[in-house]
Amino acid sequence: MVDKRQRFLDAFDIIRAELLAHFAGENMPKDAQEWYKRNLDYNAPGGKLNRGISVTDSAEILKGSPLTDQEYFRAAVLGWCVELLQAFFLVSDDMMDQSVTRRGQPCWYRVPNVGNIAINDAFMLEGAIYHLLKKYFRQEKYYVDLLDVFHETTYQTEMGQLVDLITAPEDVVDLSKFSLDKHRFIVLYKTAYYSFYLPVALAMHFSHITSPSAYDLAKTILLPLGEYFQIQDDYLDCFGSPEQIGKIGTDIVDNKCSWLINVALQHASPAQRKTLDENYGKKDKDAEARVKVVFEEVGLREKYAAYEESSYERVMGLIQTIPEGGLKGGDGEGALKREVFKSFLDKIYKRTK
Ligand code: DMA
Ligand code: MG
Ligand code: MG
Ligand code: MG
Repeated sequence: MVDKRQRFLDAFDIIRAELLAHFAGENMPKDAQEWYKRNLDYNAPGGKLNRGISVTDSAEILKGSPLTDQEYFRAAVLGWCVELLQAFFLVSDDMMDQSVTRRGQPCWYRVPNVGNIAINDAFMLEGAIYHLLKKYFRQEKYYVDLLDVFHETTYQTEMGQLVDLITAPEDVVDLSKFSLDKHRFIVLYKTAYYSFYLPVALAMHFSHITSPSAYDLAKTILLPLGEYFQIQDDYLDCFGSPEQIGKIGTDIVDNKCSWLINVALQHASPAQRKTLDENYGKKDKDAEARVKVVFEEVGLREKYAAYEESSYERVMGLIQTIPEGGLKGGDGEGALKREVFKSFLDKIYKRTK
């Protein structure tokens, strides 16, 4: 079999051609067609594609045998819709976080001649989702469920981004406003719903699973998995290498309520606390370096390693709550299987990028 990633990328060629053919059909000027192509190519592929590939992987696991080429392509359309949603969020997130690089290249808004046009480009990446869903899934009974889960998880992500941003004001640094509870709320909303629940829920609809309890059960596993994933993201923002993660961390400078600062606050001595108060959230390389020294002193690397182990155990335990043979999904078709979640967990366990 061809490489999984390559097979998924091949589907994107067809999807992109469809989006561009639609553009041409609307008589969009040539330069606009070229702009859109560049937007799609720059922002949609090029990431790890975990979210998108989880849709095709889950659809295959739920079917219990290999997908036909046609089934694969349709599942891949849903996977690419998740990647387009991700692209929409990342283009805007990088503007709001004033990030510099993404996936090893300049953030889209920093590309010459793009600038604030990136705002509309982000909207267009989102718009592409609904064009594709309509084109390929309009006739399905579950079409409205697809629309609903995209709309709902998009809204949840925006709610999370709102809290993330207003908890990190540029001018007033007040670390006493942070807490691990606040952090948990932010990451659930800004990351877990769209990155973990959405891909699996799409595969479940695709597999004609209808029972609400199956979706609820999926959520009880996928939200903690998403929380774990965002804590990895927070850790890598500081301790990952930019070459590996493809982006330069901004959380300390941006005054973010990240997992690292919250754990550091729990263990800091009065002197270390003073250093954090004076240096966190400052647009200054030396201040950032002083915060990192405290992060090292309080042993955040070891605390993270311990967290990662316990989080893996916790999620594995949740997966075991699914009956061995799977949970019946309703309609006499498809059962929710442990392997869907194990496969997703394996994609992120101990990740370094
Ligand atoms: C991730 O937040 C959430 C969304 C919706 C993109 P983040 O700013 O920590 O992401 P990154 O570290 O990739 O900029
Ligand atoms: Mg960001
Ligand atoms: Mg952000
Ligand atoms: Mg981050």
